[in-house]
Amino acid sequence: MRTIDLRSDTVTQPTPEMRRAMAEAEVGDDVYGEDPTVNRLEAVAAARLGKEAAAFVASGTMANLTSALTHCQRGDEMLVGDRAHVFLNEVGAVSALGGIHVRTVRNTPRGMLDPEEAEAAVRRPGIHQPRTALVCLENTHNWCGGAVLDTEDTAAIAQVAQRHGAALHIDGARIFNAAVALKVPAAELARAADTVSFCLSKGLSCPVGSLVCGTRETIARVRKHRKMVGGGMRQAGILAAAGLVALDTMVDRLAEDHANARRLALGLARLQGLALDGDSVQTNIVAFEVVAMRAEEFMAQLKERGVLTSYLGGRRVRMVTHYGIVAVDIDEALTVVEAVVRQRDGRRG
Ligand code: TLP
Repeated sequence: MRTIDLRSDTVTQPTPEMRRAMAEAEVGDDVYGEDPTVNRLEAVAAARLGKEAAAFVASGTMANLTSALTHCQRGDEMLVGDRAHVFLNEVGAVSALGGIHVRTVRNTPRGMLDPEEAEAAVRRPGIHQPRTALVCLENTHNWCGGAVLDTEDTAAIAQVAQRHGAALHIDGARIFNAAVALKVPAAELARAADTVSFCLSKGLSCPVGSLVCGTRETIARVRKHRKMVGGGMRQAGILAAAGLVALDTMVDRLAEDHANARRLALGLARLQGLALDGDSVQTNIVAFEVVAMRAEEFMAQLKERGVLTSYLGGRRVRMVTHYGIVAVDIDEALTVVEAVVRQRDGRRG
């Protein structure tokens, strides 16, 4: 039985060109700043995001952590969406390791923060309050079904942060998906942010790595925090080489993942027993509710038939399209899903 793995775009395999570039990469000791391939990747990444500098880090989690450590002192507060990855899925690292107090603001279904609610949540100066040092956005928004924030959304939250002297960080793990969906340069989506991170190891299909981009001065501090959390890497050019290939060859093709996600969403929306708005899918993530049965049972039955999905809690299930998933896989997955929900209907009747 063939497996159609829709759990995440993190399951992607490096392309043949990446493997070649990795094998041939020119390397040096990056803790000394002497890895030419890492240096090149950091320069290319900074330029793509419209920032002065970038630091190559091991993961999206490390990118968010080192950014938060850079913007916040212990005891400072950071405002995040209540469905943000940094809040839900990063082991509470910012508070455990950084002593940062996290305050959540409701995420709208489209992954945005309401600027008025964010403004109200910012602490005013006073002896009883922590200082709000950082506001975080996520683009695309994972738990909100890959929803995209546009330049105006980001600018609205940046204004709130600026009015109160707080920094803005964008967890842009999938910011290139947002850029491709909106047909704008990623730099435009990052303009209002003090730091923006993105992942090479998701839709861009690299084996490892993320980048944090910002001003030269900010990135120097990110580098120091990266060392502090044990993330200084040596001949990391082997990994960075794949990143250079990804930025060159894998960004525009994200549109194929979006088209496949849309095909999937429209197919799922037609099935009884599942709830989603097929038209709301903007990028490569399809999140939906299973109403016909328990979500865990639905997922287990799909798995038995070779279709892997991931769980978002409650009735919600996620499917993610990526490099390696083609239109026929989508049709096959839809046939399997239909069989599972139909079988359930049959048993009921
Ligand atoms: N997301 C993963 C899982 O952790 C859930 C996934 O499969 O989607 N920010 C965002 C928005 C993310 O989606 C992720 C990973 C991260 C940060 C963390 O990246 P890594 O896994 O590289 O630490």
